[in-house]
Amino acid sequence: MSKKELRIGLVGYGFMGRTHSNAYKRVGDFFPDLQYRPVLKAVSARNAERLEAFAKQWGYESFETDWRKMVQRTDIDAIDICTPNDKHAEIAIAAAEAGKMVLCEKPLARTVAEAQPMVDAVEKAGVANTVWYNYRRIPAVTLAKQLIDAGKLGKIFHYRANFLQDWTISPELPQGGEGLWRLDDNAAGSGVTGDLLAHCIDTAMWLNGGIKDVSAVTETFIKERVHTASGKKQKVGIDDACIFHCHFDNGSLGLFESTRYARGHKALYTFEINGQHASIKWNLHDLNRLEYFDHRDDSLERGWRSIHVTDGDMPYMDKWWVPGLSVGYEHSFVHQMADFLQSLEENKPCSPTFREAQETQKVCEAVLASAASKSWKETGTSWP
Ligand code: 4PW
Repeated sequence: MSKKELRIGLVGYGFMGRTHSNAYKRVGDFFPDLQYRPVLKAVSARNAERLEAFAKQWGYESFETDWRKMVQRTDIDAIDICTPNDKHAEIAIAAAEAGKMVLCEKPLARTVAEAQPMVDAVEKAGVANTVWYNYRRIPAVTLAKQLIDAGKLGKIFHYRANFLQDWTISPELPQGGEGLWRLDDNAAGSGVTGDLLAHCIDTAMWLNGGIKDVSAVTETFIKERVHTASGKKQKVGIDDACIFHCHFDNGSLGLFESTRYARGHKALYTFEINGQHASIKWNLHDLNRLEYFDHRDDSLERGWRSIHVTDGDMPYMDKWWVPGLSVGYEHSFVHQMADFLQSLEENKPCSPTFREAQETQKVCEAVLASAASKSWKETGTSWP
């Protein structure tokens, strides 16, 4: 079978640039039946020296220090945005207007208002688009979706999620600049809400439907930090921690917590869902396992089952090793790319599209507004 090329232009070479590049390189080897094959055509960033080194290391054919040039190139089909959040909108809109497919790292933008023209641009141009909410594509998380959709849990009462880290506790850490833009509200839009809870919200709505309203508290533990660009102390504008509870459209209650001040936790994303018949729980530190409790089991044998999601009949696992052998964080990106390529073949949207990611953006915004006003806020989401 001769393959169709999907010529990629990547913007940004940080941590996310590497996760996506790895996905482009791996997907064809492990999903050989796909008709499309990503080609690493060009990468763009401002620092020419480091850019060239990145391009060489990952095998990009060329590089551009101006992303605008890359967007206009006729030998590129898809623009993948891995920049800080404040650049997403400008690049995505220009790419869509140039007729390119657009893939964007999460969160879609800093605010709902900033994201809306992005949604409009990809839809007006009719170009394929997706947002890299990668955790959906961890096999155990996809299995959770299958169990819920099959009705195993019955009516859902509770959805609980945490995303805990501890990397910003030091007051000496500056805000802004490479690797630290997540601490700068200008570049990031918000703190843990947009960076970490956005993942929890995306997974939650995918598994359990729309979120109707929210009540939140946020805290900024360190009020001032040196700004990398100016070298001066400036007010910190991000939320260091955020806790919110909510009503889902299906009547269940949600409880979410995220912080970068949970000493000992590096990237502990967990969720638990309690239904009428059964419960499931999952955590990123043991990502190949799905815990499942079914009240309908015989009472003498009833208890939490620890499902090791590695067998070939489990989501994505027929593509990897043999039963018992695990996959990791990086595979979630390979799976998202495989799903994107599959969606191109089938001429279908690849979820989450920009429009779906905008719904997550609405919840994040309602969470921040609720914390600021100390009141409940409707999210205004319309989850299908
Ligand atoms: O998107 C998130 C990042 O911004 C990630 O999933 C984890 O937290 C790893 O880095 C940050």
